[in-house]
Amino acid sequence: MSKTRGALPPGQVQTNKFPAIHTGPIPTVDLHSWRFRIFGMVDQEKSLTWDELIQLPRYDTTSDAHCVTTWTYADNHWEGVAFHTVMSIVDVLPEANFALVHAENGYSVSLNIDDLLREGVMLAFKHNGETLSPEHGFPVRLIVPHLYFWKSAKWVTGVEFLAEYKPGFWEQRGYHPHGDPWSQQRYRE
Ligand SMILES: Nc1nc2c(c(=O)[nH]1)N[C@H]1C(S)=C(S)[C@@H](COP(=O)(O)O)O[C@H]1N2
Ligand SMILES: [Mo]
Repeated sequence: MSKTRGALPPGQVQTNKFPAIHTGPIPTVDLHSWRFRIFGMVDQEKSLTWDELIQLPRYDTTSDAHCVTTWTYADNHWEGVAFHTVMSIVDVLPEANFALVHAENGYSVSLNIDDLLREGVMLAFKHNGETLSPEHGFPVRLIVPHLYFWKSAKWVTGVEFLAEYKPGFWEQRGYHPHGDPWSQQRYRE
């Protein structure tokens, strides 16, 4: 159990209702055909099935969600699998410094590997004790509590390891490459 929540970052306003924000429709995901593909700069690609994912050691954390559009929804309890556990299934090549986490409908987020290995970063399938709802990412989403919430991709399908930084969906559209809410890295200069 780790706790990464704290004070309100600058420029954020707390909301009492959990907003559901995404581009495109809410996908319908079948657990039997669901796969989480680990590919790119790894010794050998791996495609995790749903059963394989949920058999990994469990992890949970309580954290706040800071959207770049200034709302913060505090105190979310997430349960799932730590991202470092998922990464330990493969050997990530030493030249890899960055990753793209891919999701349904062409959404993706850019992250450096150090951020993926931070405390609280996980693939979550439960929120506040309940199965993730379709609008919040069923069956599983990424949680990166120390960065703006656009990095917490819903409906994830895989992770691609890369030598160089490659912008994801919002990073291509002017969002900051890193996205630290404490230093208000909202948009690219
Ligand atoms: N697949 C996917 N994940 C996504 C998005 C999206 O459009 N598609 N939007 C991001 C943004 S901008 C935010 S603020 C959060 C919102 O998560 P919520 O709907 O659970 O509040 O999801 C992030 N993850
Ligand atoms: Mo957002």
